[in-house]
Parts: sequence; C-alpha cells; structure tokens
Amino acid sequence: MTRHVFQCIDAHTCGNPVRVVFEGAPDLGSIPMAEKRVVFAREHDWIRRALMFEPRGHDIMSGVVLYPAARDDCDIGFLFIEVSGYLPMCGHGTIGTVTAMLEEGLVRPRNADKVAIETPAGRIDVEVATSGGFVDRVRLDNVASFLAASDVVVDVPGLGALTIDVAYGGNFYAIVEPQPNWPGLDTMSAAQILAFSPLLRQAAQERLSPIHPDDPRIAGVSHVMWCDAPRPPAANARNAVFYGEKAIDRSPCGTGSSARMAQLVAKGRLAIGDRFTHESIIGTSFDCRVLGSAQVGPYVAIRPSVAGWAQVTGRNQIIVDDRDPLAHGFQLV
Ligand code: PYC
Repeated sequence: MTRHVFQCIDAHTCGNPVRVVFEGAPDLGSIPMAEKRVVFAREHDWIRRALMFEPRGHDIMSGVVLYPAARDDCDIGFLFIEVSGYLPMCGHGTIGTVTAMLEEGLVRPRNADKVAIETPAGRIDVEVATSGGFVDRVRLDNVASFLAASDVVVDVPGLGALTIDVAYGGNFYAIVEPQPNWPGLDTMSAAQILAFSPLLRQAAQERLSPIHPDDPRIAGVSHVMWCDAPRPPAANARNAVFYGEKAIDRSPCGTGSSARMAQLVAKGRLAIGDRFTHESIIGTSFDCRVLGSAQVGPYVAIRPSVAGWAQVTGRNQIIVDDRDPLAHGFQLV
C-alpha cells in the first residue's frame, strides 16, 4: 500500500481557485522551470490529475507546485498545473501563490516586498503590499506580450463567421469582441460560453497554430477571451475567459489581461503608460498597466503589469492512496 501526502495551501484570486503545493512533489533537480514543466508532464502527470481533477479538485481547479529556482536571480520557481495541463504562465495563480506563500511563511524572499519568480514562460517580478502580516495586493510584471494575428475570420458552428484576434500574454488567446454574429457577454449564458468556446478555440487553432518565437514549447491557442464593455464605469473592459474543457476564469485573468492589452496597443486603442482596469465575469477586477514596449522575435510587444488580491481559504493535507480506485482523479467531459 502506498499513500502519497501533499501539503497544500488553498486560496482564491478574485474568485478563481489556486492550490499551492509546497510538500510532496518529486525533486526534479536544478533544471530550468521550462524543462521541469516538460519532465513533470511526462513522468508525474498523475500528481496533477490527482490534485486538480475530481474528487480532490473540480472543473476549474488550478494550482502551483513550488520548486527552488534554478536561476540565481529568482527567489522561487512556480510550476503551473491545472485541469487542462501545464500553463507556461498564470496570472491569477501567481497572485494567489505569492499571497499564500508569504502569509504562511513558506518562502522568505531576499527583499521583503519583492519576489522574483522563475516560471516556464520567463522571470516574473512581483511587488507586494502588506498590512498586519497579510498581503493586500500583488502586482506582477508579466512576460512580454504581443498581438500574433489580427482580424482573422473563423466559422463557429452555431454562431457563424466571427472575426477574432490572437494574442500572447503568457498563453495564446483567441480574442472575440462584440460583432453582428455575437452581440456580447450579456447575451450569452455561462453554459453557452462553455459550449461555444471549444468550437472557437478549435477553429482558431486550425487557422493559426501560433508558436512563441523564443520557445517552441509554448504553442497553440489554449484560451478563448470573450470581451465586452465593463459594467462599472470605472473599469475599461470586461471579459470571460474559457480554458481547459469546462473552465471559465472567475478572475479577470492575468495572462488574458496581458494579451488583451497587447491587442489593444497594437490596434492603437491603448498606449504605453496607460492603465487598464479589467473586470471579470463575476465583477472582480485587476488593475493593469502597460509599462513599456518590447520586441519578441518579429512581434512588437508590450511589457504588461497586472495587480490583484487573493485570499487564503485553507490548509489542505491531501492524501492520494493507491487503494483508491479513483486515486488519480477523473473528469466528466
Ligand atoms: O490568470 O493567467 C491567468 C489564468 C489563466 C487561466 C486561468 N487564469
């Protein structure tokens, strides 16, 4: 009989879950986080399934496995795991994990209010605002983000022809704005988002198959962002982001917000230095900024920054027992 025990902190970032795994994951040596992502997926995927899928997780579960950084200039390494696999980067996951690891004393960064994180997509610099031993807010400077394709027409069964853009913000997003065949978020239920998004994602992927110029391991349209005008006048935009098979981000989505800002800057609708308040499907918001410009291969890119809050919800000792017929989890798709 074998029992695997994982020590976790559970949290949520503006409504979206994050499970921080700080004990129990295999030692992967001192290879870079981008390589750990490949090795973990190849040799230890049962851990992701056990911790993310039912009965220990659910359809929108996501998490981070903490690893020592392989880079000298980083305090800690993050391996993003979720129902759909291994993201190169995750914004809500970063905000939740930084909050959990600082409040629970899991990591002591070199500078009290700054953390440098090695992620599979690159180095992420984080600044933290605290009060009374709690983290109030986390701001992350995300990876360079760019518009990869614009005004592409795809046919989505049930909706018809839709004009979309594809942008990178740590993951590749198909971005849809209101148009004749899709009047906007208020006309679509969550069930309809779950039904149409995989069809749109497949159509976008078949047409474009984007690949990151600096790392071919980062490839493919994985997320769909449905955009609309915000509800509160103080916000700039609203979104619903679909990922995995049945997940809609409850947070405004950090990599999605970065991709959206890259799209808007490339189209002349946002400028370097601008602020961008992004509202989620449940009304929570991220305070985003366009910090500067960058170049990624042939793409003119931006340096985005995203800030938000998270709340620790529990300390979770998770047991995966080999006698359990559902030890490695299951998903209803
Ligand atoms: O915040 O980057 C994000 C994210 C990706 C998927 C869900 N959330």
